Amino acid sequence: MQHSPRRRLLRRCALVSTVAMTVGLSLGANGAGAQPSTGTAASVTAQAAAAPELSSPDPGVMANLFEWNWNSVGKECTDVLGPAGYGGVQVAPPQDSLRRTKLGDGNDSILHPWWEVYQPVDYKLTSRMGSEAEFKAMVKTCRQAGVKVYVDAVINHMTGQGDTSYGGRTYQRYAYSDLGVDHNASYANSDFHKYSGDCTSTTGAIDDFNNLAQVRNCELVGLSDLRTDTAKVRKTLAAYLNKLLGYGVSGFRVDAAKHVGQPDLDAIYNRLHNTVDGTRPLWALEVFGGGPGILSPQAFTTSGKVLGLDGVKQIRDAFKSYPDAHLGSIATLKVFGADSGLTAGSKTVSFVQNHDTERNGDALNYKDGARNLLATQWLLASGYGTPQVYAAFTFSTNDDSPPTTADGMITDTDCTTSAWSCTDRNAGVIGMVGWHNYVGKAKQQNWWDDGQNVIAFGRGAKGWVAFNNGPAAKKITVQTGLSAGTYCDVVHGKKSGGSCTGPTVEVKDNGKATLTVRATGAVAIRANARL
Ligand code: ARE
Ligand code: CA
Repeated sequence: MQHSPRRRLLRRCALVSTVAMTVGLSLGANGAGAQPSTGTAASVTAQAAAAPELSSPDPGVMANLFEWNWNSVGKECTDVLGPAGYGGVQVAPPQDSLRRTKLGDGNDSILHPWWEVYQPVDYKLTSRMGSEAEFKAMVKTCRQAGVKVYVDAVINHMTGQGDTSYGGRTYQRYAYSDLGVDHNASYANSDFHKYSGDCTSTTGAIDDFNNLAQVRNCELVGLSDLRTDTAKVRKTLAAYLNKLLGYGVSGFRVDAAKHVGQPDLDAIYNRLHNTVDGTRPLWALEVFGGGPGILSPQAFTTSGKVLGLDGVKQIRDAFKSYPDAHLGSIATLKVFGADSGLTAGSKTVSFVQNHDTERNGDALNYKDGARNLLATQWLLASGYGTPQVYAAFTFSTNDDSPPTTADGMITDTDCTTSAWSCTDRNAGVIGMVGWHNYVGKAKQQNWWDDGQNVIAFGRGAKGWVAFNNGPAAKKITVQTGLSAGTYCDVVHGKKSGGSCTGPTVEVKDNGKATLTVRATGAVAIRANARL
């Protein structure tokens, strides 16, 4: 648990009773630090003392390769993400899911919408992204490239429709046999809230997203809601996640976490093994803002990190605001993060968009072109949260499928076609991934703005950056905080030997620089890219 009362208790036990430490207590292969404690003081002590780390490590910059098939993810790890310095990759839900065989009602015209993967059928890993063997190979390949893999975990529910899966299963709602984990566990009627009578809405659906019992126990968009409050369901879900950890996965984006609720999330997390690196898994909770009190993203930060879903709206509004100009005012970003009302950076996975918000109007998306790239580069410079770079397929309607074979299997990502938007590969974004890694936790300083759409700031004496979100190039003279010299602009070039493959920036003896920032463009320099 990142900071759960149980973990704190374990740590305290370890501190006060080291005397009770006994030799010869063996720990599970995956590290028993995560197991709920039922044993003696001595075993509690041993567990806590043996846990190499009590919280999950910072994943670094993650690429969110939404619905890339496993072979393409592996290739991207080797060819792009590892060399560029990405620390992790988030992948789409890998469990077996609904595979529609007919259209739904009304104006439904897409047989295999992207959202099929959010309707689990079992926990074998035959999905539209590939086979279980391909998934395992991808994790191995990515890890070899220095990129850890984070999985989108759908644990709140099973399907809401259909009767056939990508794994070739036929099923009925509320009855899923042979889940593929934990001695072939299965779910029956009694494992769903609908049958236990726990849902308090008359329709069985979540009619009121501010009603605690409905949010947890009723059906989110008609999806069969698991009784995550029972030991059996928790054990089965933990078995699924532990299987993934055993394959080398480093943590989870928890889908619909608001609908699982803190007590059940904590109980499941406490059953999780350590990662193969001996650390606690990342637990990044999907909680849309807007809910009151215990349903708010802030209230979930005691259970894990949360997704920065309110942040995406502030980023959108800063970079692209009202008509007519649609230019926004990025000078507003002088204050961003906890100080602008968001969850603390240390508790947040930040991004410019994800697969929901790129469609629902909350966020900028690839259709914003250079402005979207600029916002992504700004996020990497800002130091807020654990930043993700989103890269996925393009779409014209909200339900569009990624490119597939006729039976719905996603085909290899081809970044040279307009079917995919590979933001993770953009040279300026990659330049800022390196910049982000280099400046680390250095404090923001020397903020400058023109009151409108041009901003500049440094991160300690390590790096300095400027962004122009306006329609015209702008010449600025600013304090960089860096020592005198000629620097390579790492947004447009790379330092190679004693020269830069792109433009350079001259910093004077007094730390000041005079330069022109292109329209919808950025400039970034860093101490170790001085020529
Ligand atoms: C599909 C069809 C439905 C059908 C259903 C079941 O579209 O018509 O009833 O299947 O047959 C995704 C898609 C859904 C899709 C679903 C299952 O977006 O359209 O349904 O997969 O295939 C709330 C939740 C939040 C959730 C959003 C969508 O709190 O957790 O709704 N987000 C996650 C994922 C989604 C995914 C699911 C959950 C389900 O990221 O991609 O759905 O696994 C306010 C509230 C929020 C609420 C938000 C809705 O802000 O405060 O709580 O979010 O409105 O916009
Ligand atoms: Ca639920």
